[in-house]
Amino acid sequence: MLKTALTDLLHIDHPILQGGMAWVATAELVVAVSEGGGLGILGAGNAPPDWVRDQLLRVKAGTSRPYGVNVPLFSPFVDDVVQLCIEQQVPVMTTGAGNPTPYIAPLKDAGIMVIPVVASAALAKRMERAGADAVIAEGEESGGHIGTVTTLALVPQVADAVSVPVIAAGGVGDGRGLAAVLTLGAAGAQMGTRFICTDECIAHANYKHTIVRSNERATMITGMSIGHPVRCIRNPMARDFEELEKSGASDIDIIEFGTGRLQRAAMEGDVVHGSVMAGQVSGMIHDVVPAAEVLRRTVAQAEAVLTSLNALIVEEKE
Ligand code: TUI
Repeated sequence: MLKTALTDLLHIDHPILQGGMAWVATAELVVAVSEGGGLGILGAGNAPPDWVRDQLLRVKAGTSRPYGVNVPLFSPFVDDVVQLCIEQQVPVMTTGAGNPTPYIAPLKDAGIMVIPVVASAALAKRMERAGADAVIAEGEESGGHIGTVTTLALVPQVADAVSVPVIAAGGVGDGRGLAAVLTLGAAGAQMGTRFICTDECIAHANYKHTIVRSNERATMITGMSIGHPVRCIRNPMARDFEELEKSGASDIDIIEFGTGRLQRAAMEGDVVHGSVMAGQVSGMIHDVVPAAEVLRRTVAQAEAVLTSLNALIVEEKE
């Protein structure tokens, strides 16, 4: 067992969060991860409150263990989804892609733990001051919408900047990654791409197999020119996106080109014209297994790595 400030804070067995990924982190995955002793997180994405409510009821029917909901702050339904989470007494909310300050006090007043994703030490400090219970420091290795600092550089700087627990995200695909971020000062890790390649994730089989087949250089960043960088697998869609950005097309045309692409890949299985959002760990994911197996392997490997590293320390000879 790995016991950290995060397992204590969230009352979970393992210091592992499952990223609340839009379209793919649905109730099935959340239940599997929370039942496996991690924190399952529902991806609210851009979904309307009725869909989120239905998913929450399914999570509650499937597990009595802690779980969370992720709300990306660009969702048109942020206010309604926050209100719904308050009504439904969701234990934990994570936020992404923006500054959640206006929502922190009402959520805290309702007894909900708030854990914003940050891509800088400066925002981490502001989040702590605003009352965040922990922060997720997400490096640019992550899939989907990203910041510009690597996990290796970001996590220790965020850990120095705040006293609440820090959760590392981006570049953690197995137990070596978990051990590494604990070494950097994190109290746990969030894994996204690894949990897409699980039996319980509803992503289309084509999406999962695209990740399983890829190598460490398989991803690229689209949307940098419009201030919305997104890491995804380099496929015909991503190459066309790159060409469009280079051609000097207007922001509106670029946004229109990108709209609906994640859904197309994740739900319809169109991994040619869809956006297969995935992190740089894609190259180290070789199988699709139950989520509980991901948790078990990750913890066992982290424990083995930390134990073997400890053995490197020897007494100096006289
Ligand atoms: O939110 C994410 N990753 C996501 S959301 C998403 S949904 C989507 N769907 C279609 C097209 C594009 C996206 C896919 N991936 N990660 C959390 C995250 N937040 N990463 C980086 C940040 C972040 C960046 C800047 C958080 C705060 C921030 O600060 C801005 C500010 O206002 O200070």
